[in-house]
Amino acid sequence: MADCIFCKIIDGEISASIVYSDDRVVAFNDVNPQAPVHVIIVPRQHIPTVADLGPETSGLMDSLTQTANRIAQERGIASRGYRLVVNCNAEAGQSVYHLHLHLLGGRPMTWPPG
Ligand code: DGP
Repeated sequence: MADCIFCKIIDGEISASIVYSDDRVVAFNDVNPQAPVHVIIVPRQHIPTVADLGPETSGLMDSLTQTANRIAQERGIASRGYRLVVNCNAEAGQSVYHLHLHLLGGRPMTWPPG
């Protein structure tokens, strides 16, 4: 997708601190971290929002979630606790329209979210 910043990161056109990559998923540190650990996990396939998932993308969220869980283990936050966030559309605060999971951890979190 030509104008998608996350597609450009996936394609190496824009640099990012990549923490994981395979044939389906790429993960990189958020440019504006909201916690000591703040990793963005994306599918290589350009899918604008979580609402665009369907039978043809079955299993993709599993791949994103399992990647997040593994990174949480590697960063030593798994047992302390971490948060996985998917913002969908404007009112939820989505700013990049390429499906992504936020992995946040390394500090106490409050609820409800802002
Ligand atoms: P959201 O608001 O849910 O769409 O989150 C988008 C996140 O993506 C936000 O936390 C900042 C991050 N982000 C935006 N542009 C870039 C970038 O160019 N590089 C990196 N590493 N992260 C980015």
